[in-house]
Amino acid sequence: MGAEEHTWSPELEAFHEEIERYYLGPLWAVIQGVITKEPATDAVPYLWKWSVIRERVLRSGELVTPERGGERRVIYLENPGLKAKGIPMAATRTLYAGIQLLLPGEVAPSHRHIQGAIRFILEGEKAYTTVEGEKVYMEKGDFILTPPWTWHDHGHEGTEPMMWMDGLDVPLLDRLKVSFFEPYPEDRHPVKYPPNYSALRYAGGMMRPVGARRGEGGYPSSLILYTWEQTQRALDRLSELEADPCDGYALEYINPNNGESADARIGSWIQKLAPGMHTQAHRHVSSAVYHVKEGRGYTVINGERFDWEAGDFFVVPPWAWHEHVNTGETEAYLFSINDRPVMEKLGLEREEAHPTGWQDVVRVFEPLR
Ligand code: GTQ
Repeated sequence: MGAEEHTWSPELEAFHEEIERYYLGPLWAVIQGVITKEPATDAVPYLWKWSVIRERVLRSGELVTPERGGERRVIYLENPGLKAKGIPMAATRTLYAGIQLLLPGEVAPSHRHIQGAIRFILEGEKAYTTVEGEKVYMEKGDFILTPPWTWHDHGHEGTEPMMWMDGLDVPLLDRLKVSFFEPYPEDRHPVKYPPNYSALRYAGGMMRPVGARRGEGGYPSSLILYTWEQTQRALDRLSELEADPCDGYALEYINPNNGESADARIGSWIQKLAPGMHTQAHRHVSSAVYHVKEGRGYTVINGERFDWEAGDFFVVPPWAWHEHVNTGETEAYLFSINDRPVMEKLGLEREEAHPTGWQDVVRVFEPLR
């Protein structure tokens, strides 16, 4: 787009070069490539097999430790389209997703950063995250929050490798160049509360303990641990009702202080798809990174079929048509992070229903194995 579509006269070409020497730019040559008719996505739809990731993550456990400097032992998802553009640590242009490994006895030292972080627990038990003095034990399917600028470290009291998904708004903040980071002077930040404090306080789901600690404007969330048990119960009740046509039985993790997304910039969802369910296709400006918690099926993204099974990760880029299908005999559960809170706060979110409901499948994605 842009200049390639035009044939400039040699005289005009020379003029472009002449003004560029003064750090001035010719708008007419550039505008179509930047103020595009609709989102011009360079993040591509993509899918990573869990078997590929898991093997590499475990291997990284033999090669590196989560010490100061590197801080965390994580293998992250690199969107091929963004990698080609030299955009670091990006699953989409706003979202980072990684798989973190902690081995028994290890500590990932305490630090804080302005990037918000969420965790979704994949495998293992008896490891914990401490967030501002609250020690949170991690179990499969739990959702854990590390709000921006909160001290956090990870430790492991169990006997098996512990793995979880990290979701952070790293690429967005890198684009804005607004990062702050600080290591805590010691490996561990002092624990101030009983284990799983906030999950116990908010166990009622729709009730807040009297005198709950609340940040300014309700932010950050005073709930840190959202257990799978509560999540499962909420999904089961919800699925007694009618499903959302595009998203199935879908819940967003929220900040109980203000009812907004659990992290102010990272949206986090859990979706349940009943066997045979085939959602309606739609597209929106916000992008998402999905993790298949359980089940088997496929997602059609811009006409390409991405088959998935438990553990896999896939990306839905901005403004990409997508629909989900559960082909298994059991429920499918999809966890995802998205940048919808940012798009909504900036007034940029838009959504469109697919004109015929379902897309024609024109390609089948072949994942690397
Ligand atoms: O656990 O604090 O995947 O700081 C990337 C950066 C995890 C963490 C990541 C981080 C962390």
